Amino acid sequence: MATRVMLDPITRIEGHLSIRTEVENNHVVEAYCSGEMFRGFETILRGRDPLDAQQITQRICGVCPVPHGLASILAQDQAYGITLTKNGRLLRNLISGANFVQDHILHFYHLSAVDFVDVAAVAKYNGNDNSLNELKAWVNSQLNSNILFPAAPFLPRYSGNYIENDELNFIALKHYLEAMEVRKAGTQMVALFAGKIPHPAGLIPGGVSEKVTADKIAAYSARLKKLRTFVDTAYLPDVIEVAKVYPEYFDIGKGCGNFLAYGIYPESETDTERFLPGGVLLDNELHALNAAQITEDTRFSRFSSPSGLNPNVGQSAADPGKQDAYTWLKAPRYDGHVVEVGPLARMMVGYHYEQPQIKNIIDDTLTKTGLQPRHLVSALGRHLARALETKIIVDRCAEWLEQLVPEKPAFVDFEIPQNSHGIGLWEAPRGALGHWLNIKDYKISNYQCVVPTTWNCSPRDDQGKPGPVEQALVGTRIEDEQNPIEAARVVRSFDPCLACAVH
Ligand code: NFE
Ligand code: MG
Repeated sequence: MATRVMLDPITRIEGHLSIRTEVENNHVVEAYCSGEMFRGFETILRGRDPLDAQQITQRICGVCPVPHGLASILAQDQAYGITLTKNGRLLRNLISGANFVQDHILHFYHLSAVDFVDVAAVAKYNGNDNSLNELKAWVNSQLNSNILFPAAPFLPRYSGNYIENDELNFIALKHYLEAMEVRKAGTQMVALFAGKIPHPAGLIPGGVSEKVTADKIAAYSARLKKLRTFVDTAYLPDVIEVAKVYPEYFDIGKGCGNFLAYGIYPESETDTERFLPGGVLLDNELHALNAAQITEDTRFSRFSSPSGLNPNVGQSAADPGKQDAYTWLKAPRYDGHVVEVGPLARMMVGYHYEQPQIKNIIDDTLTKTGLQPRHLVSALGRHLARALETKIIVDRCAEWLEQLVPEKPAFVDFEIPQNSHGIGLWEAPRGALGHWLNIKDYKISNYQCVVPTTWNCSPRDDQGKPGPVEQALVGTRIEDEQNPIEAARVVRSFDPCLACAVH
């Protein structure tokens, strides 16, 4: 007989995710992902000035406003017939690059690593590192106090097999603290070229409103150096050291095995080639992306809108009491296929595309670690892919920075046509992000977002096929049903953001 094991709410993700699993003989046999909130951004956008779109859609999320802003202005560029200037393209790449790097560091250290690293070990620390001694004093003072949740966000936590090597725990915790400073530098880099963070005002159709000056380049460069050092000396080595303790997680959390990426970082003003390429990988075969093949099913979603619509004609009519519906996410599908999006998808697509930086770093990592390519498609494979992607992007940012031309414009003027449409296919840190814009009589007549976590945490589709996270959980061994830490590790490997997913 199956037992119901709930992960509700799942902490250390963004937004409200509830997962119901059915467990038999200590193994997950079924999983259901529920997004617990309706937000209605697509409804709010209807009838507004198209120039409101990049500002309003950024409010979908406090973690990833930057990619929403970029997807929105990309859709508008297309609708207005804009070709960017070189500076405009490069600034957008640099803004997004800094955002990706700090976001991936956030995910590993502050959201996921404490599923593995034993924070409580800091009580045993006897060295003379100031930051670790401060953390130790804080944790001890919390544990000896009467407050309800002492030492949050570290405790309470599921009990489980945390890292027992205290040296490794201490190093990871020290980097946990350092990562906050490094992320600060990353967000400053976004603000330098996008105006502010969160919800930058400088992301506009036609380019970016900030000017390229030698001072700004120098300020960005100094912070980039900090990020590159941290990625090389902390993030990448830590992911590999943690992975060595948990080799079984290279066989856990596989998922659907199909991948989709729109690609990101145009390498020319015509956007004919992107540094991280787009494509769809179905049964290990790479296909060119065709946006017409994207649909959203609604059979199990709390929407009365018709099922199977392409987002260009998508609808989002809320139906809170709908029979059999168990989530506020639709179920996006590519030509009917369940596909995973995110860093692993970008690395898998890029590897098959033989993008040189991706191919080299993956081959090199497989050789050094003794892993097989199949191991990448797993819970730990997602962490590794995210770290490798970070390295590729942070290094490329240094080259884009050198290509900027100070005092040359980063913006072209434009006019909004009376009627038009555009699609902004971009990548957010968590995966493929699309905004579909339709304009009628100078106003937004329809606006649809299909967001990374909507793909990954999607419910069953009209055919009853479970979404990527639902599939990834099946087969996971749960040692203790009161502490489903193994399932939580699988879910967090996707870096879900439910605030985005329900938009
Ligand atoms: Ni709210 Fe987001 C990213 C987007 S995820 S974090 O990355 O778009 O669905
Ligand atoms: Mg949507």
